[in-house]
Amino acid sequence: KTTCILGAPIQTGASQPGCVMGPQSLRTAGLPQILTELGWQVEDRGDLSIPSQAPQSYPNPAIHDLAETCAWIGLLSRHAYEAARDFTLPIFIGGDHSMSAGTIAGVARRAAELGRPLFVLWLDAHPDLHRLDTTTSGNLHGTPMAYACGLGDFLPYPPNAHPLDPRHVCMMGIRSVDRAEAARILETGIEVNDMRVLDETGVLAPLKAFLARVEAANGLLHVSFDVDFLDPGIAPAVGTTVPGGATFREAHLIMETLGDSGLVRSLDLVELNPFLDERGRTARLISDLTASLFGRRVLDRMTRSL
Ligand code: DIR
Ligand code: MN
Ligand code: MN
Ligand code: MN
Repeated sequence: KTTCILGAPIQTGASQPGCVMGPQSLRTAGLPQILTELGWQVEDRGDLSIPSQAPQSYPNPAIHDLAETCAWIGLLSRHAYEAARDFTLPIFIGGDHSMSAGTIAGVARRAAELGRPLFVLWLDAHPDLHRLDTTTSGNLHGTPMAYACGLGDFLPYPPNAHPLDPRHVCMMGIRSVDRAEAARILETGIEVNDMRVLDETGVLAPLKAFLARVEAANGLLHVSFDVDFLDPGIAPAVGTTVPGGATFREAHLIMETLGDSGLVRSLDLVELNPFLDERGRTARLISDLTASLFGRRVLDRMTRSL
């Protein structure tokens, strides 16, 4: 059981600064040590960085920091591919969610090499299905899922050689959808378990059905965890809080169930903005949720508190 921590301090895809501190905040919360105690061999690969970029303009004038974000996506795609090749379950720590355009492209390349289908569990308040021509905020963290699924023309993003099958995506926690994104959801039939679904069925029914599909297809599962999936009451350290998110117990149940499944092969932890945190509270929660995915169970917790 091997994992690596790859820091991606990118914040150009978000509207406000702070995500650049995400990787260090999770290290400070003790994430590497927690995983080591759970019996994982952990390699911290440090933080990636990009050189300064010449500005790039685009017909949609709302878009900002396009060149930087594209450089990050290309860099992450290469590093995520290598991490997926070299480790059982690499962790990509953001950084804003635009980075997932790169991490998913990288793990998709690895899946293609293995001849196995890639599936993605998307835990987020938002579907992030904007194209470059539909984003009105201009924040490119609203685009990675459209890019990953090959929906629309994404030049000047790097070409996506292994687009994800939208039928292999399961979204949970969705509660803020822009008009253009809603159209994309209807066109593609992407599985969206919004908060109403989770209220009506609980988190386990849709999650277990999805995991059964991954297993039946002999698939590899990537989990993309946006901090705003969680309710702002327990996770304030994110720039785009939306009321009515997942509870502490729902989130741990999801992560423990994912851990039990043994199907998860890579993880994004994105949008943590430590500048907005309350004494490391959100960083500790994200680190504990990651521990649940990596096998920590109630008895381990008791041992820790003795
Ligand atoms: C919004 C917010 N849909 C946008 N997206 C966020 O700016 O496109 N995604 N925050 O996580
Ligand atoms: Mn997101
Ligand atoms: Mn979000
Ligand atoms: Mn299929």
